[in-house]
Amino acid sequence: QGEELDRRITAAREVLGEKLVILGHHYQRDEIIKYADYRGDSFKLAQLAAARPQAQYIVFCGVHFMAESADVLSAAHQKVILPNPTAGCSMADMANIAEVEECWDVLTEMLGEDAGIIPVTYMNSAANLKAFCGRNGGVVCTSSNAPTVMRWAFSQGKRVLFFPDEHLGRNTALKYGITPEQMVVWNPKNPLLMEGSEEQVEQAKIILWKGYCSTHMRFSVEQIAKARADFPGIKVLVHPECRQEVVATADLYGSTEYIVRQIEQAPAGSQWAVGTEINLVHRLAEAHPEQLIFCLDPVVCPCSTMYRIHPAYLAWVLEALLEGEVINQVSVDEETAHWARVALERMLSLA
Ligand code: CIZ
Repeated sequence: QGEELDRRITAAREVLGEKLVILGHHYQRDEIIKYADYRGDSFKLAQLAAARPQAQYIVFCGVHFMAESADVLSAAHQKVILPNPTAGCSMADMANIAEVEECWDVLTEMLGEDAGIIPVTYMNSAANLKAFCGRNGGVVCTSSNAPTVMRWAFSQGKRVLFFPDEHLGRNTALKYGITPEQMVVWNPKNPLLMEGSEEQVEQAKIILWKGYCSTHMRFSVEQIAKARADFPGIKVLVHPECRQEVVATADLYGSTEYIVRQIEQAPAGSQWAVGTEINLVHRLAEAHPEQLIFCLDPVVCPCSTMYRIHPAYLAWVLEALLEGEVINQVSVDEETAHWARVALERMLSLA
């Protein structure tokens, strides 16, 4: 079955030629990433899509918010396709527009006219949340540029409302010099029980949304201790979506692009225990047999929604294009796209 799908995908790609670009996120499985014209993190891929205007069809092998960002940043004649429309992101789904608006209303009522709150959304969020930030003087960040974006946000206002990832928000705020006492957590499922008194909220520099990535939550300080005991001198490299104590215990932390760069630049004989999605770690280990590279979590930890992009879906959407049919298109309405672009372009201007 694998060979048959391989043959069908390859044949469809050949016919579609320059009209097609396939983007593969770092967390995709090998059977998909091998077809990607480009691989990278969500932001790099969205930018690459925009830089290929001759490609009429952008097939995004990733998750829903990524395809939305590609649609927002690409040209009007380009159509973005997500091979399996059920490939979402559980962290992105932990914040929706009604909840964010409720939080905004409670905070502005509590803090008054002079609240000075700048909303910052992680790239892993729906387009309407990016648009909310665009409309309200806020911005988008990625795991690569979160510190730069936070510095900008504090130059614009007194406080930051950061969603949907509590951990990226906390790790970045600590790096920026904000103390734990200056942070409060907003739980959208129980907004009246904000983890912090009204006085703490008034003094808070950052309000963190209670969202998380279930893959990165699997990494622990105990796993780091074990890796160090088994391989003295090993370097521990984790993603900033991990819990604060994991990031603090690791040797290095950063986005997927950062993780790839660290390993690509390391000398032969380097040893790494890596805290991020398993497909990326396996691929790095295979590409660098001169180094020892393994995943911190001994039990497999794939991103289950990324895994929903199966070669059968890829074959299906490509063959439909051959018939002139666009299926599983992801399209953001014009008003939302406009304001989401404002927030994304603010981020870009900080690069
Ligand atoms: O932005 C991305 O692509 C994700 C999900 C993480 C990262 O660090 O690249």
